[in-house]
Amino acid sequence: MMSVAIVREVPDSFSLSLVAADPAPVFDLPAARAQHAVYAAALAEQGIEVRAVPADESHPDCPFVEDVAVVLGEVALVTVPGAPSRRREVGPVAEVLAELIETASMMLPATLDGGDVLVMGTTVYVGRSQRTNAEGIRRLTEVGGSQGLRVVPVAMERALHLKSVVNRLDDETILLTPGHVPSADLTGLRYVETAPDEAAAANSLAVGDVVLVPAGFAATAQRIANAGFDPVPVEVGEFAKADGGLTCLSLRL
Ligand code: CIR
Repeated sequence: MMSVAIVREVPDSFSLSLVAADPAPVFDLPAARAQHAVYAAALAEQGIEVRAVPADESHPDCPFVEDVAVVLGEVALVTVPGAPSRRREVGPVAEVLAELIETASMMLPATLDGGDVLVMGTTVYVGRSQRTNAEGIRRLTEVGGSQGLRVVPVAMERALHLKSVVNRLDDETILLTPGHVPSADLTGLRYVETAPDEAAAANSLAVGDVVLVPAGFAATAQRIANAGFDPVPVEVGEFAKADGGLTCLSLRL
């Protein structure tokens, strides 16, 4: 099967998305839509079939589609997102998933955001964040175990999601912003660290033959290149305002 990525269009309500910053930033909706289109084109450029789910005006965070499901081997685990305002984002995405792959579900009190789940070969790291609880990790462990995957919980602090600060470059190598995850929880992996003052570059996305890196982080892109990868800058500033980035904007199968 050709690789597929599910994306979700940007609603008019996007400026009402959840943001940590106070006061909330001012959003530029046309710019967000233009960035989203370039992002989808960058995926397509890597030979990926991009399926777009229509926006849902009642869910401003719906473009961050990565949070609503986790692909574990031959199964997609549809999540209960940690933020109550995001829980009803899952339905339309689960419908598209069901056309492509077997799906499994989770139920409250379990909560889990896909942004907390980092798959590295047969090991699945999961952040114990504000969004992902012990019951969610238990369900992830159950479904991951059925696929021969080992689930490793990771402590984390001062970050929304695990993948806000750690991402996969290849199955042995991570891109990491230091100071958020105890290194003992990630032993055995090779590290590339983001450059000083470029913490947000950690949300990069290895896809096809390249690593999509948020635009504006040249020093980190150089470090990625020095480690033998091919960084490609993609502008996602409007999504960074809402604490999201390159991985959050697609669900990859
Ligand atoms: C949220 O707070 O849920 C959204 N504004 C951002 C979600 C980003 N998703 C991700 O990191 N996987």
